[in-house]
Amino acid sequence: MNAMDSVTATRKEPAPAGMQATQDATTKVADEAPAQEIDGFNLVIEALKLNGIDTVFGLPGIPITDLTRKLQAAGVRMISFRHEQNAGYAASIAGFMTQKPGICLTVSAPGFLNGLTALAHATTNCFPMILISGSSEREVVDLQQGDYEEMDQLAIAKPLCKAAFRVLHAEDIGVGVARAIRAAVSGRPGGVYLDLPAKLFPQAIDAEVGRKSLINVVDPAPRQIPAPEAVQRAVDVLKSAKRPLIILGKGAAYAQADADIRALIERTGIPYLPMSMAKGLLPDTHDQSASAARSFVLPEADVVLLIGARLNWLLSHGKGKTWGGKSSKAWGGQRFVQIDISPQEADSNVRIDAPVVGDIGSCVSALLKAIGSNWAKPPADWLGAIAERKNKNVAKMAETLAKNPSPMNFHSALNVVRDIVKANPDAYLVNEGANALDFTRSIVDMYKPRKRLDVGTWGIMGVGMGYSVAAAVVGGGQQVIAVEGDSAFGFSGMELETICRYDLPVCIVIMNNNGVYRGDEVNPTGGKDPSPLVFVKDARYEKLIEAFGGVGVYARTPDELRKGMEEAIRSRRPTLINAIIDEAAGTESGRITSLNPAAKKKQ
Ligand code: ADP
Ligand code: TZD
Ligand code: MG
Repeated sequence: MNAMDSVTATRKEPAPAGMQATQDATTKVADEAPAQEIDGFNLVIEALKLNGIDTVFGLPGIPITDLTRKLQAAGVRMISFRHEQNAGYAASIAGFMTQKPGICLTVSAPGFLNGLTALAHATTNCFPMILISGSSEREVVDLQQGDYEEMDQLAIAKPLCKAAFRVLHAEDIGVGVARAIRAAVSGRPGGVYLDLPAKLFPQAIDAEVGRKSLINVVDPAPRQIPAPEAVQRAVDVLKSAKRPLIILGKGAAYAQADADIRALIERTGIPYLPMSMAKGLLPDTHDQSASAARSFVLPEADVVLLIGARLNWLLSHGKGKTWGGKSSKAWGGQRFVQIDISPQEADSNVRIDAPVVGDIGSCVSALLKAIGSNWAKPPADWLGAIAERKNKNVAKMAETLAKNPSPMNFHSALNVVRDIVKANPDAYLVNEGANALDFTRSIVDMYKPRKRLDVGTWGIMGVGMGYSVAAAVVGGGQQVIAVEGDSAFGFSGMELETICRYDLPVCIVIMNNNGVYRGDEVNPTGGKDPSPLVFVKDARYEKLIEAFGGVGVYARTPDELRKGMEEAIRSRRPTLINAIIDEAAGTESGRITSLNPAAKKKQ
């Protein structure tokens, strides 16, 4: 579209009476010498760049093909995926890692829907992300006249995200992008939908007017200082504890207040439990980590300080037998202090005695100040009892890990991964599956914050390759290791091509036990169809990556697995290791068997 065309296009829109004069004047200038203009494509790109967005994950097609091309031309890294869901997961975890909203860019209706699962996932996990989708012509969509890829995307996105916006005029792009960024990162972070109709992109306006309409968002995630009385109340409750415990959640990891969190834990001497993605916030080998005594400390603790962790299903809702309650829903008697940015989180499951509302950085530093330097360490009998449990369990685990069964089981394979991560503490560890997830979480120690990226709040399968791409792209060039159940891997496996295309240092280890949970189920009718839970036996997953020029390794022993991983890390080449695991080694639903209705019936 040339300058004259775009002037005509903008002139079609009726101008409010007061603006008539200005618009005529602009047109006149354009008639004489084509004015400098900027179109919707470039306004979107400049708005993103102005706010420090340097990477976009997406998949091209009408109406955003040219946007992907122009983003690349403008120096934004455009990572093009094979399925929007994986681009969306990449954006969501990039948001977690960087505190900047991860951007996922898709086409309309089907592409938008493919990205939507990831948007909902981001919202559920409190990760900042913006899903930007092109959309069809509003007038046609609203009359349901059957436009190309017709769908009322804004309405569909709304219940699944924190906020949703649509921009109809080029002049509003700056505001639209600014609002999306603020909504994604301020307060409790989450997913935001930004709807950009096809007609917006070629709209051209005066370049100076356009550029001036863009907003460089000032202080997008303002600090939220906790009230002094809330901090004092928290200190009083903590002071009264005989058996205190701290639980760190992924909100604590997200907040990047690592030094203060460590200082709080070390200065109070309180034992702590990291939730899955908070592993490594302090090294898992830290003296005060109570991970190896989890089932002892939860019911025994009398005061629990939650930092960026919700009392949802992952913590048995803060009650019931896990917490020493007399029945499955009974309160175990603990008193809770909860640090969270959301004022509505407290009391969602049990009574919170001391809610501290604010950002974790400000709250933890206020607590540190309030406790001073003479805090009395927890009673020795509490620490001693934990140490005793811990030592026993660690010794038991060491014994199990030392075994070398044939075929490998989860333990003997993960013993290798454990060593490799210890030797490469800066590597990212992506992890999904059921047994492949639970065993990795408990066996593989993490040493640095925000290195463990996993299935999160939903226990969602399919994040593996999207997360791996994002970690390699925005993670400062560090190695990525993805430990994947064979089922879990299948959800995003085609992104092997993406990993090879961008030549990313990703080493995928598939824990191949021939199926979902196990590979030894049979069809009880004796019919020809296999059980719904099993896959092709001895599937050669390593050959998939060879199709795209990557390195495939078939590993039947811990030695073969170790060699494969070491070589992957040395060469930084995309590598897939097919680790053959005893098909009878896993248990149904991994560690969450109790949530399986079939198991419930049996109880
Ligand atoms: P986990 O699954 O690890 O237990 P959750 O996702 O349940 O963690 O909890 C994360 C919590 O952290 C959420 O309630 C969220 O509101 C909170 N949160 C996220 N970022 C911050 C922050 N910067 N400051 C305070 N709270 C935060
Ligand atoms: N679909 C989605 C999107 N998320 C899910 N969590 C599931 C289905 C159900 N599911 C689990 O919760 S774990 C899992 C499924 C299908 C796969 C387990 O098999 P795996 O791991 O091969 O990945 P293990 O090591 O065999 O247990
Ligand atoms: Mg499996």
